Formats: sequence, C-alpha cells, structure tokens
Amino acid sequence: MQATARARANIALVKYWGKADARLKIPAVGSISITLDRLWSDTEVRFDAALAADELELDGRSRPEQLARVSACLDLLRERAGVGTRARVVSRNNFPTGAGLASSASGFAALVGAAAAALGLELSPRELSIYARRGSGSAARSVFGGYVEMHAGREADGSDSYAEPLLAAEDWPLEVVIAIAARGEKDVGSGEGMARSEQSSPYYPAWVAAQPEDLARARAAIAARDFESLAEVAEHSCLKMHAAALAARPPLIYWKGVTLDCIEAVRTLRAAGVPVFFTIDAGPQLKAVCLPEAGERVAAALAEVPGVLEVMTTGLGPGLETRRIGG
Ligand code: 2P0
Repeated sequence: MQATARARANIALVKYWGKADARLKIPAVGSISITLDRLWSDTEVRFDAALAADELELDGRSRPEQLARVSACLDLLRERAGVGTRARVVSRNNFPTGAGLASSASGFAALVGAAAAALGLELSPRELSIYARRGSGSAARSVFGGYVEMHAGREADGSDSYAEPLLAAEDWPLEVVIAIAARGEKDVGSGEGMARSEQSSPYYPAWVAAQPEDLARARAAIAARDFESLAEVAEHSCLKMHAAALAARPPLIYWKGVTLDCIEAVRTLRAAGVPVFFTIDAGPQLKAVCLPEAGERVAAALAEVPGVLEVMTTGLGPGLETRRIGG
C-alpha cells in the first residue's frame, strides 16, 4: 500500500480569493491557472498497519503543525477505500515552501494522487481534483497540466467544485519568470488572508461579483491565443485581488518594495513592445508570464532589479503523475 506522485505548482491568471464554504473548501469564485513545469512536489505515501498515527516529513523534517491538514485529507480517501490504516507521508518540494509559490497546490495534489494510488482507488481526474480541493483550494487545479479552469460550483456539498483542463501546455507554450523577492514563509497564510478579506474588506463583494466577466475574458483569450487580451485581464485580476486584501482589517500587504519595482520593470518592458505581463499571489514574489521569445530578456531585466534574490524560468507542464509501488 505504497505509491509516489509528482504534482506541479500552478499560478492563477484569474485569481481564487475567498470561500463559499470554509470547511469543504468550496471557493467563492472560479479561477483560471497555468501549471508550471519546473516547480513540483514529490510525495510518497505508505499505509502501514504498524503505525499508530499518521506521520509527515516535509522537505526532510517532521512538520507536526501541518499534520492535521494532511490527516484530514487522508481520512477522506480512507473513508472512500473503507480502511483505517495510518500512513507515513514523505514529501519534498524542489522550490521554497510556503512563500507564495503554490507549494500547497502541488503538495496536496501529489498527496491525493499518491494516497489514492496506494489505497488502490481508481478515481477519475475530476474526483482527484475534488479530493485535492479539500486539502487546498488551488490544489484542485494542479491535477491538470497546461491551462486549467476551476469551477466554484453551485452544490452545497462541493460535488461540482472541481478543475478541468482548458488547453494543453504544448498548444500555447508560454514561459514564466519568477522573481524571488524574499525567502522564508509568509506571515499570514492564504486561508486566513481570504477569511479576513471576506469578513472585513469593503471591496470583497465587488471582487466576487466581477469574477464571471474576468473568467469569460480569460477563457476567450486562451482559446484565441490572444496574449494582449490575456495580459490585460490577468494583471487586472491580480491587482483587484490585492486591492481587496489591502482593504481588509487588519490589512494584508503581501508585497515588498522589490515587488513593486518588479511590477515597474515588467510594465516598462511591455511599453517597449515585449510580450510580458505580471501576476502576484499571497506573497512577495512576482511571476512574469511571457511568450518564449521574450523569456531571456524578461529574466535579465528582473535579475537586475535591486533586491531580487533569484530568478527562475519555467515553461508550462503536465498534470499529476502517479506510480504505485509493489502490489
Ligand atoms: C490562487 N491563491 O488562485 C490564489 C491567488 C493565492 C492568491 O489559491 O485556503 O493555499 O488552501 O484553499 O489553495 C492560495 O490558496 O488556499 C491561492 P486554501 P490556497 O492561486
């Protein structure tokens, strides 16, 4: 009863921010993302009757504070399989954990993929997406590669709240240049940030109300491979999400000064005709999305911004990959 899985991080171009149901992790809004090729979580799950409790090792050390969330996700799959056996989970990210680089997305997608395989459950990608959502809302999207849409759904039980592929990575190969502006885990996790925005930001209702229009525009831009139009809606969605978060009480300021300097660098490039736009999640790192021919120029420009610690470039990648070991 052992399996491994690899799932990749994703970044949203039309953002997810806010929940309709916090317990079931049903998002208040749909979202559209791209899956990144070079940022992944590798996770091994081994169910073992000799274990008295679940165990978690993340990036080489035990993480008791994360264990409850992992166990809760495993419980859903144990219930489905009709077993009570505890598991040892060993997971490793090949990129910084908890720093606004979507480690919970790749982590929970890999966890669900490996646990389902270890239990011998034959789940459809849609079912895997629903289970991954219960771990972390954005993880529902990392089950798929390329361009992905997450549906908020209408059902109270979350049964229609899952992600679906929109377009394969190779059908429109974009590049993503990530500028690392700070290391270390963020102060306010996205779950808490969302709850605070829902409860106290005067802009939150407007954010939710405008989402269908942004989703429709991004969907159309992706179908038409219209970079300019995707750039416009993605930057708008990012800034609107941060505006809602900034207006929460107490405020959520995820950016550093260097983040703003990176925004300016991207805007300068675009004004000069370089096909690039930015997006930023619940952390200080800026992600610049560009056509492949602009990748080197964008990476060089961001590396020159004072305070940028590191620049990583990646293409778009595939969805969840799972391997069962033994039986
Ligand atoms: C996104 N983020 O769409 C948005 C943009 C962060 C900013 O999805 O509470 O870690 O586990 O559902 O999945 C991060 O949210 O939150 C996220 P939970 P998650 O990528």
